[in-house]
Amino acid sequence: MPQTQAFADPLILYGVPHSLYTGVVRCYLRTQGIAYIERPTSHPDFAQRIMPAIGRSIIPVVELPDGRIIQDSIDIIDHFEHAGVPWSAWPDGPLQRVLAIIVQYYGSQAMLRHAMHYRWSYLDKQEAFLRDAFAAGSGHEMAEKIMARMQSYLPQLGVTEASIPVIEQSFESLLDILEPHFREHPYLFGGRPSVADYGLIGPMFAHLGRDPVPSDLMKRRAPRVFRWVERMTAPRLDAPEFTQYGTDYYTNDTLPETLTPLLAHIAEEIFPELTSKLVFMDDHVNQWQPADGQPVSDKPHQRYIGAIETQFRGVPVTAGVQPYLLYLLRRADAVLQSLDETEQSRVLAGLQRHGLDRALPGQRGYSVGRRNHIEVWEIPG
Ligand SMILES: N[C@@H](CCC(=O)N[C@@H](CS)C(=O)NCC(=O)O)C(=O)O
Repeated sequence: MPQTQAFADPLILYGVPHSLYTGVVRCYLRTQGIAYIERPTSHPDFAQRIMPAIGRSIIPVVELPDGRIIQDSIDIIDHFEHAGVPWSAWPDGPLQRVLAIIVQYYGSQAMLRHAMHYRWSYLDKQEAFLRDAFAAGSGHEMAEKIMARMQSYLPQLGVTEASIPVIEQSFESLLDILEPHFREHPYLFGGRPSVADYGLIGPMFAHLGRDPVPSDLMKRRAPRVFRWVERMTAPRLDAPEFTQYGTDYYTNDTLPETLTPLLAHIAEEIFPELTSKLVFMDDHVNQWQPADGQPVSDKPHQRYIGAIETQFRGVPVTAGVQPYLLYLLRRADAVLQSLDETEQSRVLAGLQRHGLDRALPGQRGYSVGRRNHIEVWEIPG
């Protein structure tokens, strides 16, 4: 295993234990053996130095020993992947890479609905736990405000009385799909975590694997999924159940049969919502004609640019549109564009087999990037 001298000094991770995206970064740092000190947002440095630098109050933020500041779970992982880590999160196969990005999208974006439902719709059953977590991270006074703000996000995430039964059906079916996979494999794509695992662990740790109501369900219904959550949050590769397994990804750009139902589950749930969100963004860009580099919204903390009416598992829902999703999924386009024609056709055929080819945004005449820690429109000149 290659060692990484460059990471000897601890960095500072601004985040809290119950935060979805902080969890992504914490898992990554622990797997790679990168030393860090975690500080909550109530630490004076966050208001004095970090917020002015990143332009809004958001976590996770990493402050490197040389003073550089990185916000966004994707950008933080990118930084360390470029610097060189013991266990790169990118499989070799291009189909594996594209599918890993789609699973990352499902976990880190689409499952916000499941995460927020289980956290806030069962507040009466887990209030002491949540109040303690929010107060520890932000102080008592701020805790009330943040908890109220988080609850106010439910409608734009499509969590309503009508959708709650299908959200719960979705979580239970995900547990049933993942359980047999994690009986045979330590991680989604083989012997070490990939960006797919890092995407899924966000909601599966911070909310669903930790808050009393959903974590109880996870432990009882899917013990191996709970073990994967523990494994992902442990230092290095924590797989005593798989001593003979090795640390590689599946070879020759293949996936095991146990992942087929997961990909079908994702395809069933991300459409038609994702397609409608992309069309909404097309119309938005057409109408407003933003300049290249223009922030996606007027205020840095405003991440939604509007809402669509769509369906989740056949139930009508309203869903807020975050241009950030394009920032994430464009990486799948980039993998495809880096291939020759034969390989492109092979990967596209693989995606079609799983009903996921429409997850790639493709040619739209614009994209979303990040500059100065904020999402911006990218309009080619
Ligand atoms: N795209 C960001 C999302 C980060 C994010 O949404 N963080 C949440 C906490 S888990 C937050 O700071 N929310 C503040 C708010 O919504 O007011 C990332 O991946 O880092």
